[in-house]
This record gives sequence, structure tokens and C-alpha cells, in this order.
Amino acid sequence: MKEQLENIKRSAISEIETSGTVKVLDDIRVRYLGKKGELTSVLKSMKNLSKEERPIIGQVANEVREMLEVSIKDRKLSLEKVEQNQRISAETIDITLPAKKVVVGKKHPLDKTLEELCDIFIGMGYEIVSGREVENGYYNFDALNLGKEHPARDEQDTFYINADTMLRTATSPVQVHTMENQSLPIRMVAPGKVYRSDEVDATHSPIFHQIEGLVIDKNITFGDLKGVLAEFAKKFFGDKVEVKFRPHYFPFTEPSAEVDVTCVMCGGVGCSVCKGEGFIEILGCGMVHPKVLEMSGIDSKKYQGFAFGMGIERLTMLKYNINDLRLFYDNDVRFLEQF
Ligand code: 2NL
Repeated sequence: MKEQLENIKRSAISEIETSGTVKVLDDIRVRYLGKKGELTSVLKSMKNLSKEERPIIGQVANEVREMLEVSIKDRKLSLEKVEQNQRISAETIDITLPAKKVVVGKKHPLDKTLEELCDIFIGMGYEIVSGREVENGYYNFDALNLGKEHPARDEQDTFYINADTMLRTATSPVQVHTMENQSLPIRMVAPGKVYRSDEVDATHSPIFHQIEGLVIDKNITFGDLKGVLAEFAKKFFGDKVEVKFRPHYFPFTEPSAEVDVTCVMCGGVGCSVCKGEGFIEILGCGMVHPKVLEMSGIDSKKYQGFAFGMGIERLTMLKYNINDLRLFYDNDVRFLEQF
């Protein structure tokens, strides 16, 4: 039996010393020292020994067990260190590798224009106001002197939610709410999304963007309107542009005008963009109709005002020579990166 113990010791030690991983080492421990292990079963069979032999063999067996336990513990420590080092070197980050490129987007050209427009009007003391996109017939049409028979109210032209609820077709309702609720004077611009029941093509979209302005105070004249809008046109298109006010008709302003600037492409000589005219229309404007003021509770004898409206897509297309409205909504980065 002593010989058996010596054999166990020898083979166990050699296995322990050549074990390559903590896992393998643990299997070895179970195989020799576990409940059903080789050494354990030798110890169990000691009951068959004689009284004289038992303490001698018992001592040897205990020595072997202690020795195996110690060498397993030592081996385990060194294997753990090896495994830890392997893990650390496997997880090492090469800080000299080039970093992943961060893809930074660019501002959408419509947002760029919007911000620029707001900056220009803030610089002239205007307040930026936003409002609801779903309106009723009064705010979207009646309050702007667009009567029940006005063609803009046609079911074909506007998105109705029900007979008296619709998506706004301009941002003017924001001004109407402001006239009703805010004290005078008013100096505001209302930018935002507007809706028309249009088929998509190079110049039409059912959703587009507008900015409208409104000034109401005592002694406001058409001269104030001309000064503000000429200043705006020069700030937006550059000092060189010439501005032309051309009589026009809008139901909500009287008198009304459209504003043209010298063609941004040819500088006024005449080209395909301005169709040989030398001028391009950029906005509509006028003195707020007294009926519109009165409907919102403003005394038109004491107060006057001017208003204007322009399309953000249109201004952006003119400024950057973009020839198709759909490019704004395709979200193709090759287009968006150019501005
Ligand atoms: C255009 C013309 C315009 C207005 C909008 C307005 C609003 C109120 C009262 C009076 Cl509350 N007028 N807005 C006035 C003149 C022209 O827009 O061609 N827009 C794209």
C-alpha cells in the first residue's frame, strides 16, 4: 500500500507540474483528492489494514495528501498569474492606432437659411414666434380676409382634418393669434412648416417652409416696409443686390407688393434663372388691411402695420442655385454636404 501511495504521489506531482491551465489543475485535484479520488479511495481502504500498519500507512497517506495540496496551491498561483498576463496582453489596446473617424453631419441648407433669416430679423429687433400647425378656418382664412368663396379654401388645395380643421397653409395664423393676445406694438417673425395639397415636382411639395413677418405700431408707413425689406434683401443676398417693389394683390394687405432682387446668377443682365428679366421675385408684402386689423381687435385708425411672407425653400434655391425642391427632402448626404 505504501508503494501504491508513492505511485500516486509521483504521477500526481508530475501531472500537477505539467498542467497548463487552472481548469486542468482543478480536474487533477478532483481526480486525486476529490470524494471519489484516487488518494481518497486508498485512505478509505485503510480500514482493511492491521492495527500495526494503520498508523504508519496513515502517516504516509497524510503526508502525500498535504504535499499534493501544497503543490496544487503553488501551481495554481503561478498558473493564475500566467493566465492573468495572457488576458492582459490579449486585451492590450494599441493607443497608436488611428482613431475611428467621427462622421460629423452638416446643417441642412433649409435650417441654415432659417437661422440666417432669424438672425437678420432678431438684429432688427424682431421676436421669433411659433404656433400650431393645425388650425381652424377662422385663423387660417377668415381672419386674413379670405372669405368663404376664396379659391385657397378649395378642398383640392388644403389638407382638411374635418370641415373646419386643417393644416395651416401659411404661418399667418401665428400672427393673427399674436394680434389677438399680445399688447402693441408688435414686431415679430413666424417661421415654420406649412401645407398645401400639391403634387411633388421640382417646384412643389405638400410640406414646405415659410417665414412671415408682422409689424404693428403707430405711424407705420409703406416707407418703413420698404426700408426693412430692402435691408433684409441686402443682408441675405449681399450688398450688391438692387431691390424692386412691384405692385401686386393680396386679400390681407392693401396696398400690396412683390419684391424682386437683381438676379443672383447674372447680376441683372438676364439669364435662364431669371428668364431674361434680370430680376427675381423673393417675397410678397403689404400694409396690413384695416379689416384684418379690426377683426383681431386692433383699432386701424390708431395703428397701422406691414406684413410680409416668403418661402424658405425658394430663398435657399435662389441663394445656392438649387434647381429642384425635392433635393431638400431626399436626405442624400452628397447634396447636403455641399452647403
Ligand atoms: C407670399 C406673400 C404675405 C402676409 C403674407 C400677413 C399676415 C397677416 C396680416 C397680413 Cl396676420 N399679412 N401676411 C402679407 C403679405 C404677403 O405672403 O408670397 N408669401 C410666400
